[in-house]
Amino acid sequence: MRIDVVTIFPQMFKAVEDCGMSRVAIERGHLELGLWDPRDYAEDNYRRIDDRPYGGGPGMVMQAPQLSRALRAAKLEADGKVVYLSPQGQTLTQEKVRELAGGPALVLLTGRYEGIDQRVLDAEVDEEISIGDYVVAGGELPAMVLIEAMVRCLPGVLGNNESIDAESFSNGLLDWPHYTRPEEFEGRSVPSELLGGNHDKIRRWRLKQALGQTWLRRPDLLKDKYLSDEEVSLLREFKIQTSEQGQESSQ
Ligand code: 9D3
Repeated sequence: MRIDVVTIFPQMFKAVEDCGMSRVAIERGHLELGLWDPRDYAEDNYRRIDDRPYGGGPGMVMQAPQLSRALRAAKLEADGKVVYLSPQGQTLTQEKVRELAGGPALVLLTGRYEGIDQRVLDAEVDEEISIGDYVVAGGELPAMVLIEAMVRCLPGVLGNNESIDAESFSNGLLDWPHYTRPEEFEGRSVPSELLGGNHDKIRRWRLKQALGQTWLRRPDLLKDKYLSDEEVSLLREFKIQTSEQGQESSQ
């Protein structure tokens, strides 16, 4: 897919281009990244893109003409949905990530300061997305969060093992705990269930841990989730074991 980002900090996206899974996705042609700097569309020698808010008050607002010229240039290259990263947006979910990653192109609009002149948003933006209820200084890191999440969803980017995993199991549950060598570390050993090579035993231990950790830490995720007979009985075992451990440590 092609992603174009309108940003006054295109350098920040070096992280996407140079690191990790997104870099590999670009190298292999799964992802094409375009960057558009509104300052390149300013008309004064200072390349100014912000001004004081009408009505007064603190901070600055990004100006419509420069922003919309940059955005229209991006749209000529990639005719995708325009998403504005903003604290006023709908909170990003994995479902939304999958939906947006399904298209051939996307234009991400990022703001700084107090925000962008509303007239650009009214005329050009299809969707507004937030990454959660906390405040960061601008839309760039949120855009990178969205890009990284989408890249994982692109066909051919994850190895087969990982993607099968992601489809079938972690579906609505937290991960199980992971261990690797050495077998003992500072007096802590690896759960014996993982050592024997009994694959059904391993599968049941992991499923039990995933169900149990979800029950402990994120009971909200289990509220509307259908559990198979096996899952119900594994979770029941986990709860019993957990309460026995509590008994032991208080003796
Ligand atoms: C006083 C009102 N503030 C809005 C909550 C001002 C304000 C804070 C932060 C205006 C812009 C910003 C910059 N943030 C983003 O652009 C942003 C963001 C975020 O702060 N949190 C979660 N998701 C996102 S997406 C874009």
